Amino acid sequence: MLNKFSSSISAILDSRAEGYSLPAGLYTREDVFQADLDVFFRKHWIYVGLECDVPEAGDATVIDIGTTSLILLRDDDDEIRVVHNVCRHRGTRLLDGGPTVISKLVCPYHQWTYELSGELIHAPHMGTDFDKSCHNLKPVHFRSIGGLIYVCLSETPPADIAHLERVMEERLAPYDIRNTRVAHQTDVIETGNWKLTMENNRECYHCAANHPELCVSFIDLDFGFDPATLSEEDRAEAEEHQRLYVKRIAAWEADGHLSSPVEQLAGHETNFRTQRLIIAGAGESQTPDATAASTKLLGTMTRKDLGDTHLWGHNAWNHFMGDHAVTAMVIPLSANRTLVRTKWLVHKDAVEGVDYDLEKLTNVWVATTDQDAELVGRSQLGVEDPAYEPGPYSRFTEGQLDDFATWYVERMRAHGY
Ligand code: 3BY
Ligand code: FES
Ligand code: FE
Repeated sequence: MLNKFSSSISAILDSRAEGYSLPAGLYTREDVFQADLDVFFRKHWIYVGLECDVPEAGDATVIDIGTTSLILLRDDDDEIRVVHNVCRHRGTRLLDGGPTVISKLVCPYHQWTYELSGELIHAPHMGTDFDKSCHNLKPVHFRSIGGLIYVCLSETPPADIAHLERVMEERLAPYDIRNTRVAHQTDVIETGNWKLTMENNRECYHCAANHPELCVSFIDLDFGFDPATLSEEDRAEAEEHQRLYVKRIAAWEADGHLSSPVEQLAGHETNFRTQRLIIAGAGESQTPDATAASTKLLGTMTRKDLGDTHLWGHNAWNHFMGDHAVTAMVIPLSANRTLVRTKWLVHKDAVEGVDYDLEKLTNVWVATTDQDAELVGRSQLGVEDPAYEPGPYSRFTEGQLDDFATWYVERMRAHGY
């Protein structure tokens, strides 16, 4: 529905120049925030969690997205379910935030009781003619892709999730993410718009100056560089990385380890990119010395030196390595507040202190996430300043941001803004 607000959002979208960051209003305005929630967090597939968030029957966890609250749970048949956290009597929230263990879902208000399948089994004082079967909890469209849970809150979810599913089921199979365990989790609230969070993650232009811990293992290849402006020493290093990349990818591919980039960006509803990245130094893992943090490798992995299967979507980034995985989901809380929930996954049988050291496992991404939160907060202050005007993206290092901004505008248009 077009109203006064959406027509002015449309004018801001019109003013976005290709190759430049977004106009201020798209990062700051309340009406844009509401539109973003509706378009990007209700009508598109979003990443919300993992099968291993609820490893056993009866495990449940609540995920809040705007005014929507979802329950991710594992039912008595060990099946994953996602239902709305809204009682079918008078709507009351069934569960509070966070993880819990339940045998039934019982509404605290008048004790309507639901099976873990969502079926209403008990509704006191509703009369013998009351048809319980019409009042089951509302299910939510979801897909488990290699153990990663994606939901879509719309009645008609984009069908092109099938491509992501095809590509990632195969690429994630060796890591067996369904049989991992969350060894650590952090919730960081960035004081910036969710699009600044995503833009920050799609470039490593800022890495050398801001991420000393990440730079030990992360190679900024994919994100490009301008050879003309590099020092002699930096150029030699960049060329060495390029050679290493070509060599390792060819060797991995020859051994059957899928590595080449696959992406679905502008022109598509579901936005994702994956590729196997090489790891610097010891080449094993994103840890302080680039060696594996866990001796128990994931899934059927027999080698620690298979780099980093990187996957991102419009509200997530993930790194799957031989010994562990790091996965982050992004949920907007307001125009200038964004939740970044990061999880560190290890083999489900890996024991802390025996197979891995928690500090070594989490060091790099705890530091990187805090550093990025600081940068996003500073960016938000800047875009709220009347002096802000959209600035040019580097064509060498920020091409992915331009793609993201273009996709953003395109999707807003497709939904009537
Ligand atoms: O890999 C990531 O998650 C992003 C992209 C480059 C650096 N970085 C923190
Ligand atoms: Fe849930 Fe009444 S609102 S039982
Ligand atoms: Fe960063």
